[in-house]
Amino acid sequence: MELAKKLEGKIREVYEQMRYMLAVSGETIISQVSLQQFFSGNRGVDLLVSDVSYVDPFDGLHYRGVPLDQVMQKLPKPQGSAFPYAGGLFAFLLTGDFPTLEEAMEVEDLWKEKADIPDYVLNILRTMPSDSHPMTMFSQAILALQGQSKFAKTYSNGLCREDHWRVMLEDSLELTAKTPALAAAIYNIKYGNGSMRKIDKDLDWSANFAHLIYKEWDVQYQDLCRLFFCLHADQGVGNVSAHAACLVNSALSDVYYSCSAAMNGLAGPLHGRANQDCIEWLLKILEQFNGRLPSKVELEKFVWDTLEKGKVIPGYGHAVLRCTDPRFIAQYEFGKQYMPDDMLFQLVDLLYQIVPGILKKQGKAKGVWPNVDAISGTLQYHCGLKQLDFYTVLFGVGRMLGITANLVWNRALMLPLERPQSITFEMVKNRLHDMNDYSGMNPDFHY
Ligand code: HAX
Repeated sequence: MELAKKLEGKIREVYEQMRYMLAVSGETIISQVSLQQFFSGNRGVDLLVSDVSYVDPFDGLHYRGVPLDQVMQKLPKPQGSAFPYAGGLFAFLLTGDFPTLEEAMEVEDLWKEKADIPDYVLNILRTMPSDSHPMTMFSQAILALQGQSKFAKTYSNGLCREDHWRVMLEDSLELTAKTPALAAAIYNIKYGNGSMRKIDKDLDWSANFAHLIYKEWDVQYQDLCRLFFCLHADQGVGNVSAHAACLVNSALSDVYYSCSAAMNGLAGPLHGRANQDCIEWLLKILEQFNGRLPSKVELEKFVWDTLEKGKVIPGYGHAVLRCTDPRFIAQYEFGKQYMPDDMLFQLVDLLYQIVPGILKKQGKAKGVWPNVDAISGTLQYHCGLKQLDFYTVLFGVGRMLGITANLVWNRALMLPLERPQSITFEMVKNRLHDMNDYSGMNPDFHY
């Protein structure tokens, strides 16, 4: 496999660099944590390493050091499409080099060979209760594939540590190959008649999702899939889904265990499920105004009412970003081009004009700008996917590309078991005391 050969050289370089840095500067303090950060989910503390992607608060998301919009421009694309092959993105996330068309097609072709889902997995999905959330089904289906892990088998047979990444790469290709088909199986079982068709070998990975849910005729939707999956691929490894995967994988659990854990985190309303919450909120607004677009004044009142009920504005704010999410912008441009007259899209546009100002005025949220989830559901809805609880699965399909790329690198660098130390409240108090910081001490408070 050309991809593995290329990766091998890159890995050697980074690994040697890491070993050298450790040998020379191993004791240098490069990150610290304040009491505030300690009790705020370690927000803003540099604790993890990944070259696959990086979120800059003001400059947005970068894949392999390149701003997202440039990545989307430079990756190879299917003929007639303005949106890239996911296979090319996967090669880029792994190697950091923009792939040629041939290199992108190597991944796409490998994926085609491995796309079939075993019948027993389909049967598990079919026997799940009909009210199961699609994310539960997705996580379950990934876990059900675990028996296929080459890493788990070869590890038991004494695979040497230096070769862990190679088998992790094979497992990653195997799982990502099946991901659109897994999502489509869930879609067809939950909302359709449960039938499954084979992938279309003439279509790329992303467009095959459209084909598998019987929307192969919808060229615009194929493009939306290409855009959507690429935009959702990665976002550093501090976010809940990627971090969950890396943590689980650090115990040398394989790709299937790790990615299933990731999807459980993605299912949370403060993370991937925000796209479902957001579209539900948008539809509620239109319902409240009897199906018409509210005026700015009416909408401002609705937003304030939401906040006063103690709820968050879904799709706004971010743990890191302090600017409009470039993933929002890319989807907004898609909407402007293909669905400018769609009332939901116009509502998204109107909210974009007023919500940041309201959140600033309220003064709580540190990030006030729209994130990826503020618009993603609107585009899906316009293209006919009206099963709102499915949207987080689509997020998960894309996210699998970045997560698995990170897992391959984590094994390549032989990163150890992740095991931060936890301390007691008493110890926290004692540390403040030792540092002569008595200002936070309440003499009336006893543990
Ligand atoms: N609406 C109202 N209040 C908000 C808010 C929003 N959109 N965003 C943040 N706040 C509030 C927080 O609830 C918090 O309030 P409390 O102090 O009362 O707890 C306060 O502002 C400070 O929060 P923060 O430091 O700015 O934000 P966090 O890093 O803690 O959280 C979140 C980041 C994305 C979870 C948050 O902005 C949020 O809940 N947004 C709405 C949900 C959402 O869109 N999530 C998807 C994020 C993108 C993503 O990762 N998708 O997977």
